[in-house]
Amino acid sequence: MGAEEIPNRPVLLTGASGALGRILARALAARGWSLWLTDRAPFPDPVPAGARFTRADLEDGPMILRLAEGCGTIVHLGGVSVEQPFETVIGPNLRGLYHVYEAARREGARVVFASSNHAVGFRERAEVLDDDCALAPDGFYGLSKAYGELMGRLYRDKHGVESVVLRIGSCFPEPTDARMLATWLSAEDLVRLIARATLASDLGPEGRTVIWATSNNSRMTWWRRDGRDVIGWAPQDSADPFIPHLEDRTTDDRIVERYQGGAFTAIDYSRDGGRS
Ligand code: NAI
Ligand code: 15L
Repeated sequence: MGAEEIPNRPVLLTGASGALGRILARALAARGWSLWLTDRAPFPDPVPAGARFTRADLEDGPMILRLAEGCGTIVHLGGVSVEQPFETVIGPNLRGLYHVYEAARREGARVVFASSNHAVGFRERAEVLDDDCALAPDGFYGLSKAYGELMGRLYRDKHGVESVVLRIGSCFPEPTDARMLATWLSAEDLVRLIARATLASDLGPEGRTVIWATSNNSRMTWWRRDGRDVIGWAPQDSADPFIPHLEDRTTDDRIVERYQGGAFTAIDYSRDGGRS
């Protein structure tokens, strides 16, 4: 991808004040992108040149419609990002997501949706999944991501809204345990992924594509076919240099170690009498 490529319409970035939003705001503004940042929390950094920040709650539908006016892509990162009680998740992740898709529909904008590995968290690590696999959420958070993925399908089928669905593994500065040797996504690979998901001119006949968003990790044996060639993305980093340091960093919890979603699967787990 040429560094000079920029989207022809502004990009609305939700969840801009969060961990990944801050990385993307800085990196994409540095590429010369016109960014409209939003979050319900204040933006903790100086707003980069070429960007503006508006504080807003995703649950405020009219506000989200106003914020999206004239944008070409909504990179949707905002919402609850870890396992939480049902009542905490539904406002941002279900109602808020609906507002994002309504805004995309009105603007003719593409949605780049930050889904999560927790949409398939109860698939076993021994399984190999393709992009069209059956979803298996590992909690209310993962369920909200599965809902988001299906929302994208509905809006594609009914209204022609394009979506790039990113099933993000673990995007942190470094991998920190053995599971992340498989699931880790570097910040740089994330930035390149968001850039391609936004700039790709054609998402193919489906108008919707799903990407397993991890770096090039040799331990990632669970996720296989996806739409990376459709958008022209290939990860360049790898968790492999961390293998000697982290491969023994596992837990003694049989549920955590059995399923792809790791620790989220064990939260409030009560099947067969519990975890032990
Ligand atoms: P984060 O929790 O740091 O950021 C989420 C942001 O959403 C926060 O700044 C929060 O204030 C905002 N937000 C929450 N509810 C809101 C509402 N009602 N209205 C407006 N803003 C609201 O999360 P992070 O790590 O930056 O992740 C970004 C996205 O990527 C999330 O959707 C998360 O589920 C997804 N993801 C992240 C992964 C990771 O490893 N960081 C892995 C898989 C998915
Ligand atoms: C996620 O979906 C979360 O947003 C992030 O905080 C991590 O827990 C990540 O998944 C993971 O599975 O490592």
